[in-house]
Amino acid sequence: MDIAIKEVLMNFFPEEEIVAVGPHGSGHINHTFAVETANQKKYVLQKINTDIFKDVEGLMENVVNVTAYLRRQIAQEGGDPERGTMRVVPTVDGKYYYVDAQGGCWRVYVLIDNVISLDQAENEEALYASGLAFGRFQAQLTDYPAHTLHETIPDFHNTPKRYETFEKAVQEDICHRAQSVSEEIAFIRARRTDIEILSNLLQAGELPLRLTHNDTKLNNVLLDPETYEAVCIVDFDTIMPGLTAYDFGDAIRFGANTAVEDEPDTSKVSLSVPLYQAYVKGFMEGCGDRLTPKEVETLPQGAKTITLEQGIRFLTDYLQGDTYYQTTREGQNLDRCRTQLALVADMERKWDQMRV
Ligand code: GN1
Ligand code: MG
Repeated sequence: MDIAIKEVLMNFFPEEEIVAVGPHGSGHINHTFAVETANQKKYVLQKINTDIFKDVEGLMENVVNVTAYLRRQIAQEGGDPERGTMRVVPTVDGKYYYVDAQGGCWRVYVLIDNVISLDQAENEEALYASGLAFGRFQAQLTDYPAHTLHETIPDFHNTPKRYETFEKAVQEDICHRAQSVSEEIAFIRARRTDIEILSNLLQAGELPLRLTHNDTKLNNVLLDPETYEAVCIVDFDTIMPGLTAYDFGDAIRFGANTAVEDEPDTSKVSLSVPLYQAYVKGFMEGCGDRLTPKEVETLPQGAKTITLEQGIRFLTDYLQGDTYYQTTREGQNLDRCRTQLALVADMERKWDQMRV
């Protein structure tokens, strides 16, 4: 085992014998490992990316407080709080994360066993279940004191701001890549309305700010491998006030795409209407009567805007030299961008079928 990881684990479980440590999940930001002890306990160990999450103290406070709140809600609803939400394991000093000698920040969760996490939808059941889970999540957090949350990444889903950063990256063009992606740049520039529309409605007071997850990818919902029912929502790093349409939309962007996020062949990319509808059904059921008519009406726009935003973010990173998202091959961020833009184009073709 890696010496550094061994030393980190000593600060969480000094008495446990660790028998296995291996990579876990498919996140693009933090480094994640699954850990197993000799007496068969399993944990998730994560090295938090502090270039991106600069306020780890605030982030962990959010995670601990929101999971504690959800545990109470789940127990009241008769569910199993130990499987229904994450549990942070403290360090021997009672802290929620450990800082190593190089300043690296590490945290541990209890691993939730016998579940699957899908990078691509296998069936409508998975989309329905994840929609239901995220709808309920929003309902469960309706009365959470949102003002006590730390903003872990300012302007995270501020699409106009993301667009400004993108334009700056195009102008600076530090890697001399802009010319080779002129088509993608033009595609984005032609969609200014989609970039601004939801922010404008928020500013005008026509859409409410809610407590949102902000990273509602299908693989952030752990599912029962047999029934495909949702067991637990994970990745609370970006829980912040936000728009319902974005949480809805990010789940569609990822889960209702017929291709994986970094598919190099964009002819495989499309919006699956049955998967879309399955998510809508679950999400609407999960939210109950909590959404305003305007929120319901703007859900499809949320899907389009966040897909475009994600395309903008991947292209910005490609233009800036691939420093934000982890990549395992050359051109991966560009492929990721292209899948997003292809999906936006397909949503435009299927717009009439997306009405909720
Ligand atoms: C990042 O690390 P991961 O996979 O949970 C990103 C999300 C993106 C997503 C794209 C903090 O999430 O915003 O939607 O990649 N997280 C952050 O797959 O930027
Ligand atoms: Mg995430």
